[in-house]
Amino acid sequence: MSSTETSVDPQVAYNLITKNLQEVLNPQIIKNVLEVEKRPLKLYWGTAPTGKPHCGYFVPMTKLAHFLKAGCEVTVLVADLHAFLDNMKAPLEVVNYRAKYYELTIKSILRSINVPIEKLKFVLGSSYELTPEYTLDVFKLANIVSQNDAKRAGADVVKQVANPLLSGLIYPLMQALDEEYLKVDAQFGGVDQRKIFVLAEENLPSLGYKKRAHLMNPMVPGLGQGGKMSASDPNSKIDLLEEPNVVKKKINSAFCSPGNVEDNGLLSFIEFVVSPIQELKYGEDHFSFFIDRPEKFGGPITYTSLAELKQDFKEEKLSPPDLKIGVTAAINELLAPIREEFASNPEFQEAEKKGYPVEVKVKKTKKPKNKGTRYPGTQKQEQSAANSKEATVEKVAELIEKTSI
Ligand code: STL
Repeated sequence: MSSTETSVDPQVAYNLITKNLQEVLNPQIIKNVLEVEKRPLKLYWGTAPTGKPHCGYFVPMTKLAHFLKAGCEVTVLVADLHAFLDNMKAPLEVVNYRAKYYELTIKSILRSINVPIEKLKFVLGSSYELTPEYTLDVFKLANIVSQNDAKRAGADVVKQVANPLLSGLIYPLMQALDEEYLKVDAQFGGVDQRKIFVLAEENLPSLGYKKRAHLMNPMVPGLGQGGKMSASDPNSKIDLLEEPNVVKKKINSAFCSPGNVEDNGLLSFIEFVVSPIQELKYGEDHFSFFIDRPEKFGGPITYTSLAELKQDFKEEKLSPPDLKIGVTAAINELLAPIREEFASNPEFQEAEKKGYPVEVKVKKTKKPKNKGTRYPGTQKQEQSAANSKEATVEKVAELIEKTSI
């Protein structure tokens, strides 16, 4: 039976697939599938279930919406082993819950922006990455990729630490192999994945596998100065389950200097999140941004184009506090259905509770003697790693205790 997905015109599909992207590597691979083979494009987006997904996740979600609308067969890889391999950001004890939390969050975001998700496939990395075939392929790649190239490939993705672990070199090799094992034509990700994408293109053919196309989203700035989203600065990102008053507080503390439209995370949020979601919901060129501005500053205003909003901000006709009023309302509107789903879904709540157990105070372990077996200067780092490992074990132990009674 012919399905609707094959009926999308190849040119229309290609434009949707590449809409708003920063870069596409090997576009001819995509065109060939659509125009010559005349079948749906198969692609995947990978995410490692580390920290909690934040508002930045709306950005790849709008792309997943475009891919699905273009009739693509889309897979979301919840890369649990990658979350473990990236400096143990997700310890094995909690990674299953985090993977569940990511899946439920991603589905919830997509539902909240009216994206049909019946055709979206979720795959857990560990479901195939521990097979003998995959392992042998990792070893084969390890025999053709230099340490230097593997290190460089991961430089923008794997957390950079003073004493880098071997796991950081395995990470890019596995991401390259995922393309083959997920049987896709293309991989989608942020432009920060570029070096890994190139490593995959350069090395998969040596194993007898095809080279894939790569689709890259721009990096969207956070709320801090210089647009940084930093794990250590909780104000630089907004959790998807954040309470409305916390959203307000975080937006109010966002860097936003009068007349500066270049370094402005709030305007970027409108451009990269609010606007594409409105287009998805109401069609091309739809833009409407309401600001409940106090009467003394000109009263409520609705902008019907982003350019107009930016221009007013640039000319200081729109002030930072007023822009913040509009963005706070927009974010709270986007988050409301996700919060509601969380509140009504016990599985979602359990995944959050067990995936992200609350920090407990731990006693510091005694500093071990420097036996001189490693490089100087690594002691401190190892000690803090030991402490955080112990903290995790304690956290998990406490969790098990709590949940088993
Ligand atoms: C992160 C943050 C992020 C993307 C990723 C990880 C991607 C991980 C990944 C892992 C395996 C793949 C593809 C992608 O095959 O924004 O911590």
